[in-house]
Amino acid sequence: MPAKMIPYAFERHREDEMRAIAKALAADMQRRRSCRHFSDEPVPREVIEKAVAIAHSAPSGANRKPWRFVVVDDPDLKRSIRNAAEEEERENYDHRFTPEWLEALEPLGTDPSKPFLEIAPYLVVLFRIDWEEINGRRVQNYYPVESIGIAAGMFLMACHQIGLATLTHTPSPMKFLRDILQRPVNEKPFLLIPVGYPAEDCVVPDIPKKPLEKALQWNLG
Ligand code: IYR
Repeated sequence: MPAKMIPYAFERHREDEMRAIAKALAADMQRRRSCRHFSDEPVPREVIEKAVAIAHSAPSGANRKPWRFVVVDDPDLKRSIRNAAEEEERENYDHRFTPEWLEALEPLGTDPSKPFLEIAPYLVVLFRIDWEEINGRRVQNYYPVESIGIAAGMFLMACHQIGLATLTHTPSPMKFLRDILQRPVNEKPFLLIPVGYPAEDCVVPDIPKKPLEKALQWNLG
């Protein structure tokens, strides 16, 4: 049945305001970096909950919201996740990554050691849900990857705007996350996002960024 249609509560800005907001937001987002050195300083739970609420407002195929955000702050669970992730990453670095892949990672200075998985106050684990059981019926979700990608992006932006650092981490294969976090078979680990404040001595790689002109084309270029 079609839903009842209601007015769109849209807030329009003047053009000069729009320009100023876009400029300030662009400058602020350009400061966002992937963080691999976190402080263990606590962050209020309700702030993380709000960031998840913002992500949960993302559009999704047929409005199904095919995701689950599991927020982990239990030290034992964090330790289990770190141990399992490091085991996979050791295999990745020693055997599974191709020489080209290792070469691409070189500027980042990463290795199989992932202490941030225990140090960051929160590990937010996103699971994608391709199908679910509703009223005893198996229901397909639509565009789950596109949908959860949008939600993940909104979560990263929300955290940054709130004042928190994040990392998009994929210690693949990530099936161990389903086992450790006791999620059902239809929830597939998608992304592991440590969240917190950067450590005081946090450093990030000084790497060139692809210029916007290479990513943005107007019409036929
Ligand atoms: N998951 C590994 C390797 C890694 C892979 C990609 I693609 C990156 O952008 C960064 C790291 C690790 O976290 O060390």
